[in-house]
Amino acid sequence: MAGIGTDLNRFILEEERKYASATGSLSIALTALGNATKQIAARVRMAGLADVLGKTGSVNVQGEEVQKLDDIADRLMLRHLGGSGQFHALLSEEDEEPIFPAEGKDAKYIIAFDPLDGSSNIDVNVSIGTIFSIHRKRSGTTADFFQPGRKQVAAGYVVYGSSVMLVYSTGNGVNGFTLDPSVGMFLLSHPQIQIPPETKIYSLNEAYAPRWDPRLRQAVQQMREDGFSARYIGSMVADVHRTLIKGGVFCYPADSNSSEGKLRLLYEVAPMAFLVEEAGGRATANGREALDVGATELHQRSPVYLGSRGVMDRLMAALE
Ligand code: P6P
Repeated sequence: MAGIGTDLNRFILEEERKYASATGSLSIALTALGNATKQIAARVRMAGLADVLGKTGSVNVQGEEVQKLDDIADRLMLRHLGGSGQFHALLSEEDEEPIFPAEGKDAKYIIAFDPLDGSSNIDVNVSIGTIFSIHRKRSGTTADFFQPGRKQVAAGYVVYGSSVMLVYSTGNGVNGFTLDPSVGMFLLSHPQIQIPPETKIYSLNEAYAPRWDPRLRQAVQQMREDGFSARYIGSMVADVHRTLIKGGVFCYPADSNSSEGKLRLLYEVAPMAFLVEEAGGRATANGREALDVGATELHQRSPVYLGSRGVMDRLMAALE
């Protein structure tokens, strides 16, 4: 197993060597993701100084005002991923339809991504992140994005926080790499992450409690009585990263205002569920294991509960 400090490129190549049938395509794809997110990290780090704060005045497919950094991150992801030639289709949270890059005409993968999740936190210096989900190309049409999350080839995120970390899985555990900005390299810092099964942390926006299913209100009250701590950053990548490392449960449930919650299935819920299961945790959506759910619309929303297996099992039993 690769040791602490192994650089991402070497790690990717060592992983590739474990599969005789590997063509190197996924390795090139993951390297392109590392390069794109290193450039995004540099822009995020300079956000306060380089006048990229504030809004572009335009509105994205979600009807949300586009922050300048969202736009920059989206363009960097499209450039690196499209240019890698490893993706037949690219679906960004910022764009209504997938893009089919000329360089990826014969590629065997597709990717869905949120270039900068949590962007409402940019101006207040709270951790934000990039999330990605890679599937195999099947028909070569948009329908390929409707495969259930369990079919993902790889999934991960980059969290731009007190340090920049890339956390991803190709189905053989979850590994975390910390960016050494002095040399611009991601170095293995968290090999084979495992979620502690019983951590007493719950993470969800309690301002919406009046709109929750009454059984959820009761379950959260029981956690308070059982001595749980509340932690909620309001940036999914940061909340999920803490959950992977320390344990607990993160939830963005459906409520009386939004029947499917707020988070997007393809490039938020599915990739995070993949990581959580690979790290020994559990992730559900609408009472099903989240990875068994296949989308029917590209930007559809999905409720999500994810985290420590013991805590999740009891929470799901309380919601049945
Ligand atoms: P709320 C950030 O805007 C985001 O999309 C996710 O990163 C985060 O988990 C969620 O919304 C927070 O939503 O309704 O609690 O502000």
